[in-house]
Amino acid sequence: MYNPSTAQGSDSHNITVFANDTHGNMAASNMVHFTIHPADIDFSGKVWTGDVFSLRFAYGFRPEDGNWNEDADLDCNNHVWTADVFILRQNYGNEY
Ligand SMILES: [Ca+2]
Repeated sequence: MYNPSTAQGSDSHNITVFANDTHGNMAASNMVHFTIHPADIDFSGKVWTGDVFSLRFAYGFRPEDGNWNEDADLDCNNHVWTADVFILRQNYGNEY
């Protein structure tokens, strides 16, 4: 299971959604593949100064605030704060 607080390095996942209706019919989605790149806030393929600035501009904000940046909320707790800085520090220098 993915834990954003401890994630280091890239992590690949596949997801298929299965659903049953009330008549017992089952359907499945196509498989979706995705890769997580922890702390690459600016999607540049590396964790560098650009990500530090992105986090700095989002620091202290929550979803209801004007400068909210969901990508800077590295621990997914709806608040950009110190814990997100630590995750960025853990991953600084990573290239994906
Ligand atoms: Ca956070």
